[in-house]
Amino acid sequence: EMNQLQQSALLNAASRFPIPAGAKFSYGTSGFRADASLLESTLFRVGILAALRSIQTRSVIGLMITASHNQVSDNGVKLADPSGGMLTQSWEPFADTLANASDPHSLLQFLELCFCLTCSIHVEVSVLVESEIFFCLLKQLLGDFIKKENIILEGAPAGEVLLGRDTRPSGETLHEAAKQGITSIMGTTASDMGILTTPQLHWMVRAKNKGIEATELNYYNQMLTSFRCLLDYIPQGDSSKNVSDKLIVDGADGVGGAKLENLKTLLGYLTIDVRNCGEGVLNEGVGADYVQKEKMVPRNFGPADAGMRCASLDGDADRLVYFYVISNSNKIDLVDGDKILSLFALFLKEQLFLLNGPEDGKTNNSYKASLGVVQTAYANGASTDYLKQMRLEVVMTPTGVKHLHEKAADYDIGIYFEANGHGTVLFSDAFLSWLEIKNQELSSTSKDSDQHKAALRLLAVSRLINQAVGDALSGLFLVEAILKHMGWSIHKWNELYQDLPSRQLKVKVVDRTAVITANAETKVVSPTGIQEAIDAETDKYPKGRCFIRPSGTEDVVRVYAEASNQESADDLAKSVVRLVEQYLGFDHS
Ligand code: G16
Repeated sequence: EMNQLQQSALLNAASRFPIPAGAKFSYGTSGFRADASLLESTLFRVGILAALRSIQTRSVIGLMITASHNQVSDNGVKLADPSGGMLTQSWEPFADTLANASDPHSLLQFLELCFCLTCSIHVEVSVLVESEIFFCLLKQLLGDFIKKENIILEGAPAGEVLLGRDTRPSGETLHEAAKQGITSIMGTTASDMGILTTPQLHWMVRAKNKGIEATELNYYNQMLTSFRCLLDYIPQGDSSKNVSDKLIVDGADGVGGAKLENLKTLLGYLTIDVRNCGEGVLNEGVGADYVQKEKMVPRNFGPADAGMRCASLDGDADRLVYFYVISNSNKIDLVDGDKILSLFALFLKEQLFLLNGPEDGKTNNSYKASLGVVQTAYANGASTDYLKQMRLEVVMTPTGVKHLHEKAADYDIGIYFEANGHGTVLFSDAFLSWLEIKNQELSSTSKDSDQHKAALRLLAVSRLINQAVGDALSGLFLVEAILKHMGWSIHKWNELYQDLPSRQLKVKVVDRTAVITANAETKVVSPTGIQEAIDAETDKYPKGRCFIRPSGTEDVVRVYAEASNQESADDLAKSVVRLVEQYLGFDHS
């Protein structure tokens, strides 16, 4: 039973975080995002949600305060589930109701949902309350629930939530609000992990739940050890010597640049020049989102860098794209997430081939590992054609890492990437266990054979690349190791296939939630008539492809167009913007 003192402490905490008048929050592509000044109540409530999830799963949960690629005045929050992946989608409606609950009715709705979903809460929980009346209602509901489920309150472990934040100035206040929410659920601890990249926090949650030491140092050690291992097994020959060991990185003036700056002296190979480490405005004219969408040189890059291998991270370092500056211009040639995916696929396919060994028809004791790749509608059409030509299984999902990750987990090796540079490679437990045994066997029967090296490389990749979520830092080290392995310059890599010209635009409309899509976001089902109009427009252009979707991180509708030449892609995108304005109403505010 919660005593009088605890009840009033909770009431006090809740009353310090009222919902701003007129605000409406929704758990979007990647959690809640809004102007930072609106978010304290949301952080408090998401803290409660994280604590409940931790108690229900009897595991550590992560809470990351970031708005990633958004402008610096925005902030946001996302939760990491026990596996280190995104919060289970079944809890999202639940998060929405809680974030918006401002009256007894919506709070009750939240609790009903809560009880449907968490039928195994094993300890007494106190829940957000905004008045004494609420509190009585809640207590009664909880009491009934606990009785009905015959929940044993004594001896259940308390929850734990790991808290991380990026470099946004609003992070500190929001961190405090989240902490208050977490600790208002009796006994739950909020562990402050400090300023981190988003993928680092996800990695730590996963590590902690697996009994691995969840420190930043351990994260770096694991990454660097496996990076060096990949370098050690680079085939003998001259080609790798042709790869420049110089890399220039745009840190988006966010957390990733600073982390890389600390790491770069420990690499043994690669001289990294890190720019935009935090001295300028976050994501403004810098970062992976800017580079990928605008195809322009980021701040502090210029003609002197022409032709050099460059990479760009986003604000919280969960996205990575490569590029090189075109001579005598402020434009770049982009090597996007699709090309990173293709590079990884090529390398991993080669390792699987080597691992299976010579096909002599006599022995076939190989594990038939499945390899699949996952993309979204934003993937350049040329990349999908290329991957299919490589005889890879390609699956399409809606935008959002949570969707891609889920599909990639269906394979022994599942590679997913969004064109914007968000992605990773997942390895199944079954395949990894088999690989460990195979590696031991090969190290005694045929040490240093091609087969043995392939096993070692695959194991190293599984340790290097973040298994919890897309991670720009680990992605960067894998790209660097593979380019060296292949003996490829960035230009050679870029020539894998030629991108179809494309254009992305955004439109501010009155209500973006009026756009409802289907078929992995390639068709609009509402408002009626707009899809037919888009199709009619698209048909005018050779190789034309176009779709619209509401953004889940910004208050805009996004338009993507592709065609056989740049002018056509631009024209198609512009005419579809006009259709969006016509059907949805342009927001002049
Ligand atoms: C987030 C998601 C990505 C998504 C991006 C844009 O990235 O994690 O999966 O592609 O938003 O989403 P939308 O088009 O819905 O705005 P980040 O890097 O901002 O966390």
